[in-house]
Amino acid sequence: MGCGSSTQARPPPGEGMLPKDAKLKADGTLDREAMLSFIFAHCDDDNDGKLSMLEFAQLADKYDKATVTLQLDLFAKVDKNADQNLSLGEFTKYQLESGSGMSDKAFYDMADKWITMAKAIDTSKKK
Ligand SMILES: [Ca+2]
Ligand SMILES: [Ca+2]
Repeated sequence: MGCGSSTQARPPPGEGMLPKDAKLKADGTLDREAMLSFIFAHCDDDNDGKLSMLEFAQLADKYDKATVTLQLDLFAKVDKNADQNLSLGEFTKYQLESGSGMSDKAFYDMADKWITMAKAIDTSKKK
């Protein structure tokens, strides 16, 4: 559509620079857990404190079969106790581990994208 390109108004951020609104911990690094719980809350559309497969699937890049299948594979990996729901603890722990090799900037960009995706979809609304 081309109407979502608000980035051109801002100067490009320097390498490794986080946006001003990024939450930082006392040591100046990105507060990844805060971002993850924010994502979790936005995905948890029925507010039961857990992510169902459907709620988790909001974080799939695309809704083609291959991507959703990958996302559901990931769901099974994150769901350590196999109760078909992701707790905040399961979600946070997995994402922190899988993102441990990422820079704060890369992690922020990924998390920011997820927040946007989770906000865009409300699985509790029947269409
Ligand atoms: Ca839920
Ligand atoms: Ca679980």
